[in-house]
Amino acid sequence: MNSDTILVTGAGGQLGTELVLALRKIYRHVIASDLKDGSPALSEGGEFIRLDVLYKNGLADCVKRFNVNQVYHLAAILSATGEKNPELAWRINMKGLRNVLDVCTENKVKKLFFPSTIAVFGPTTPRVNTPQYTVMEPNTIYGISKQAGERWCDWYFQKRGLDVRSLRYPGLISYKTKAGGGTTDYAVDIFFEAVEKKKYECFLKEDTVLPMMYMPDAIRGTIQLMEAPADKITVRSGYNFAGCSFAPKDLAAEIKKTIPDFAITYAPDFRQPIADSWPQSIDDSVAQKDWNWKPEFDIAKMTKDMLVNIEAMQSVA
Ligand code: VAH
Repeated sequence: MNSDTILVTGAGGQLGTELVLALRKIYRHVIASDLKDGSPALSEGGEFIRLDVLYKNGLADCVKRFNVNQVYHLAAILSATGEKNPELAWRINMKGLRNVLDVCTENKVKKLFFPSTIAVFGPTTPRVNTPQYTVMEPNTIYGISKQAGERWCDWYFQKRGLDVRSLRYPGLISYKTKAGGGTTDYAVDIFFEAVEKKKYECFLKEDTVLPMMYMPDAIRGTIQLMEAPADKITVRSGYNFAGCSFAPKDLAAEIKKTIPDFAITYAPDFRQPIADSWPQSIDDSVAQKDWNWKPEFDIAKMTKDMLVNIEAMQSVA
């Protein structure tokens, strides 16, 4: 087991919970933290602490007390919630990140992970096979804050020598933790509703193609990036990172192969224009070249795995 001590902020979220569980298989000491109490999975398997990333002194005390060597800073407000609470989103996504960047620099933390997102792209970005370097005019507070975050991360690398690494996550899909506050959340909710009710009302139009990724790929790629030799990392803002792209109608058709009487209806809401401003597919050839990234789950393999596991969870519930 690696002897580094890792701190994960926002550990109670969709990505955080699974990342903590995966990191605890590799690292002896992984401290999960969040603003609110964590799930039993987080506190039973190791250390869990309440932590507010807006309180810099508390963050610094934690890094010193546990002699933290690496930080995965996941605490953030996502796209849909951010549009409803722009001030809160900007404060948490920006002031929270600045506190983490400063505390990591001041305490010589070895490595920092910053989760960026395809939401840094906007309606003027080429939408198909979006390149690593292109026009970026995000029009959500979430996307604007993550684009600014990417620039801050690159500045701290260039000017302070902080080894900060980042991925532009697509929509993440998992069965272990529900998504919360995102525009891509339909791609998680649909599976649970398909198993429980055999029907789902989708808040995006049937042909809304978005970049997505199954959580096992996201976790594996994140750790692979963080474990890569520093001299392989050529991007310090945020790597384009791709899994599989699909629309709600494609996902519904895939679910029907297992649940033939599954029925989907469509009622687009305020999240439709957010989705329409994002890419449909991502060119992640720079990540593939720099640190050998390659996804393992396509829509068919992901759908099968999601349904098998949700049905197993429901059977013991
Ligand atoms: C969201 N799930 O929907 C997040 C993600 C690419 C989307 O960043 O806001």
